[in-house]
Amino acid sequence: LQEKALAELAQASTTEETRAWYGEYLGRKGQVTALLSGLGQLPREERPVVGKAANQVKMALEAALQQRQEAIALAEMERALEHEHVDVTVPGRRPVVGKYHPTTAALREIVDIFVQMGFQVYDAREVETDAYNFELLNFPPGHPAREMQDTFFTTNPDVILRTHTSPGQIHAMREYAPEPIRVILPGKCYRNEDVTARSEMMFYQVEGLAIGKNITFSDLKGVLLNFANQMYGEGRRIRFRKSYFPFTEPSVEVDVDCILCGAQGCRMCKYTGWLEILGAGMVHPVVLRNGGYDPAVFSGFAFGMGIERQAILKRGIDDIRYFYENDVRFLERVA
Ligand code: FA5
Repeated sequence: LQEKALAELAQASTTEETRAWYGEYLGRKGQVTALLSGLGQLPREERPVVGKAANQVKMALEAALQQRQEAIALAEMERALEHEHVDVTVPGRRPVVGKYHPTTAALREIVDIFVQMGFQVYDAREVETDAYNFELLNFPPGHPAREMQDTFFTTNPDVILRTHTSPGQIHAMREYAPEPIRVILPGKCYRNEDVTARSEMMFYQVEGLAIGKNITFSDLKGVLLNFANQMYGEGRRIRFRKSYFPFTEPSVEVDVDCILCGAQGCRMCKYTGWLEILGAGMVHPVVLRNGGYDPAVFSGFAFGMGIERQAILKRGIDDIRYFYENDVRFLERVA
């Protein structure tokens, strides 16, 4: 029995196999255990001899098992080490570091520049009434200029997603009148537009508003030129173009030369070499009055700029649709 058991044990090469072997010989139903518990049935004089022999077998098998188990454990560990060894010469991996989204980065730069010029940040709401988004800004019902900004409506006929940050002008004026104002109002805007390389359905604007006595168009021009010089560098070409908004008179739009194509013309600048970044003008007397200021005493300027467009122009991004697709490859490349 001992020889047979030892020969079988020598064949076992895994922990599982040694367990099975233990059951066969030494376990509760094992052959050696059966031998020992059967002693009582032997004639009295044979019991000591057989008992001693059976105990020796048991001890020999137990010792052999322990040796075998240790050898197997060692072999298993060596095998594992071979597969899982640590190569200390492999260069470390750089952890991925978070960065600002290009919109956030541009927004921060813009805010810093205007704060230096004495503007404060004013938070206005994203969901507006028709009155604030249009009427108080001198767009009467049915006015054709409403179609310049395709609106997202809600089931409540009066509640809309704001199409621009200009309604914030009325909120700020009504809060501060008759004190002078110098604020910027950053935030999201929504328009039901065809999405293209230069236009999104959701985008950010920063509105600017200054109201006081004796504020002139030269002040507006000075502030915007100063902004453009700081944002894009002194050498960058910018131009003012006459325009129309119901809430400003006179109105202008400002373009920056398109760096994507080196002013040769591309789809971003609609092959003009210029990209429009903002609308601006002197606050219309009707709007001043709606905000609580007497247009005979007060004047002011306002502007509204697209933030993604600024990021596009500074970082050479060639499609606005990348901004909110959440593709980390874009974020890693441009941020
Ligand atoms: C306005 O929204 C006016 N409220 C701006 C204004 C404010 C004029 C105060 C006068 C006084 P406009 O629709 O042109 O104007 O948009 C202003 C800027 O927002 C654009 O120059 C552009 O940079 C950005 N913009 C407009 N629509 C989109 C769009 N769909 N996707 C991305 N940027 C846009």
